[in-house]
Amino acid sequence: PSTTKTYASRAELHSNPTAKRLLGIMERKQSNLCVSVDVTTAEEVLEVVRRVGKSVCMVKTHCDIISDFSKAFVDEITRLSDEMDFIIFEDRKFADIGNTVTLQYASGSHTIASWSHLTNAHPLPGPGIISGLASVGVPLGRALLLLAEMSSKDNLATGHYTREAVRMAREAGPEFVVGFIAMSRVDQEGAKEGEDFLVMTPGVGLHSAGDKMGQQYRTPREVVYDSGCDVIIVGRGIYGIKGGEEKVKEEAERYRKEGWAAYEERLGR
Ligand code: 5BU
Repeated sequence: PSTTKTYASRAELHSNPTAKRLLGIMERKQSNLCVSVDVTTAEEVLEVVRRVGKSVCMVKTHCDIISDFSKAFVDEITRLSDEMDFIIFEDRKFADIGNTVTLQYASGSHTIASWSHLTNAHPLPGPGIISGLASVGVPLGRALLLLAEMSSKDNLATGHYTREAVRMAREAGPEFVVGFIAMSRVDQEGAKEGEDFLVMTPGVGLHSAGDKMGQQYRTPREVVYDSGCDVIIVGRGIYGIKGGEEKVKEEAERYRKEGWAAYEERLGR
């Protein structure tokens, strides 16, 4: 199973260039931390990224909350991703028919496929959503995660729905679909020889149990060691910490270390 292998050795099981690059970065930077930068101006996003960039394997964006999203912003975050060595993950959560998501991914004011290495989609509409997104993303070397589970209280992505999400990913093959957003190792049941999925997990925080709108938090160790997930996604726990620039940096390092220690523990090191 994926949980007993190193990130470096798993890179070789992937043909998708983004998945390969991500696993390489994780090993090089000893980081399974993704920071979710949910702030609302381009300059604020870039400031957080400059602070946490060294500690992360990936930066997650919501481009539709940035009031002054522009080509200049894209150029700068792309430059930082090269310089500081991290993947850009636009958490778009596509959820429409194939033809529409193709347009949403390639066009509009955000042209997500042109700059985001990784994005995600709800399996709700069926396999057409994967073929639509793949028609744009594969030629660019992009990758996709399916939302198999969510972190929020009483969400509907459970049981049969989660199993169908995993089945859909297996049927699509590894060229574009490289993993899941999930709270647990959803790919354990029915795993095929030689397959490897990346499980990325939001709802991670050390300071509180949740928020007033249903978010639920677990610790890096619960996510990586107990549940066997691969990447921890942390938002407010890092960018929201009080105490200024240095404090945000320190907090990112703290999550990086906790996430990495849980991974090493899982490998039995
Ligand atoms: P937080 O500040 O760490 O709670 O932010 C979590 C981020 O992860 C935020 O951008 C959400 O949109 C995102 N998220 C989530 O929290 N839960 C989910 O199930 C999914 C995404 Br999918």
